[in-house]
Amino acid sequence: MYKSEYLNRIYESVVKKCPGEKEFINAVEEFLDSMEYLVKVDPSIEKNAILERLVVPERVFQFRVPWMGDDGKIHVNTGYRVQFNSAIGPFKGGIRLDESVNLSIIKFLGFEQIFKNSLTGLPMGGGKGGSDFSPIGKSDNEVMRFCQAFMTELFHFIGPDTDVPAGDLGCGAREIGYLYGMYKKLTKEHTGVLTGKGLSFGGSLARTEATGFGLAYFTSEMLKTYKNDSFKGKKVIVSGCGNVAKHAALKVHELGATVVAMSNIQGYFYDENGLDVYAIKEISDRTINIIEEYTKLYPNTKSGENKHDIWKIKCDIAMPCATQNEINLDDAKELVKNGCMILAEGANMPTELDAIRYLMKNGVIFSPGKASNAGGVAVSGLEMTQNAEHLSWTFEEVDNKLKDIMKSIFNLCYETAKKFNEPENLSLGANVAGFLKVKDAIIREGLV
Ligand code: 2IT
Repeated sequence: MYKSEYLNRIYESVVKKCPGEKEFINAVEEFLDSMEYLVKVDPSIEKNAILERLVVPERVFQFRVPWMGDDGKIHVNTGYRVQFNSAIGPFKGGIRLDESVNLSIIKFLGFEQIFKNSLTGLPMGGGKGGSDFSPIGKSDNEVMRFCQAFMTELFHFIGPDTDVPAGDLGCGAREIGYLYGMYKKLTKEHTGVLTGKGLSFGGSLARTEATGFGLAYFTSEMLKTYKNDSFKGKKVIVSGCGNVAKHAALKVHELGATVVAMSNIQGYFYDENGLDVYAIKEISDRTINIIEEYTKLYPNTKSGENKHDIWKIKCDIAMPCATQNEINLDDAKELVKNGCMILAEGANMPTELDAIRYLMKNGVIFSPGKASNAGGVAVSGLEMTQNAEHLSWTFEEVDNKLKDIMKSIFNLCYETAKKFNEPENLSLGANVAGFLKVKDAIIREGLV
């Protein structure tokens, strides 16, 4: 499958050792694609068994999370923390709380996080955690009891200089608050052990907005560099309605674009003349019945239940910000047919591999989540710095640093891709640039 015998060996070993872990295997496959040239010209990679060491997590924890429902019934979920790679800094990555969570998904996310965190330029290794618990439909008290039970296990493995979790899908400010409270009680320490905290107990301004805003800043750089253009007058689809999507929608609107369609777990909704992104933010902050509430406000809004249909709507820029595998090959064909010119991922791996290949072959410039959604973890890194110096920076200070970081991630990916004579191949740029720093650290730190 690969030209390199070494890459084939790595891929086969992962398939053999991780049967059924399709998301993780996909993430490795996509990454190895970008290593073809590098392993040929740099023998130190194979000599030091760098890829062998990269595809195996340093540590994996799996634990039972028993908690009691409001009705007095006992529930049992499974908790995970995958400490994937700490070559360049303490493990860092979110906690996903969703029914779909399994070891494969946490490993895929942790693997991606290694390169994403490296691209930010901040000293953070890659990790991820989560549970097959979904806060949707649970009471506040149930969510609290789950988070407390989860932390009574997790606290053994984390620390402000060891492993610093944060939020992800299903794990927002409320959950981080409960997790942090229990960590503090168990350790008697007020430290920056989690990011995405509330502003009253060590959180950073602009962390909530960071992933969505960062995605918009990154895409602005794409527009400027490749098209000598900007968001002004562009039609944009932003899938999702969560933290990433709503802030991406707000920022691209502020930059002059029209958001024509969005979606949530119930389906998608659209208005060719533009959605009211402020109303969407207000509604999605308080309820999950977004489509129902929004169409009450704007009765002319169209909607549908099949989420794949959102990609049939005409747009200049597509920003998938919901979850993994939301764009398949058929969706990619629709986007190309309708003249979409840029696809920038806000979620982690929302585009399937054959869809990515099709888009790139057909002139759509593609940016992988590990580059374009790195703004979230970047501001998490800035939250760690603020906690370490016991200070809080202003919104503007953090936002300006975020802008600089997204610009430098774009430039790093672009310049790296250019060296391979593939200036539009940001996947290649992101994988190679993210990898090189980690590789250097692994070699220098010796066989550990
Ligand atoms: O996917 C991601 O980068 C995140 N969920 C954020 C991780 C973090 O540590 O802020």
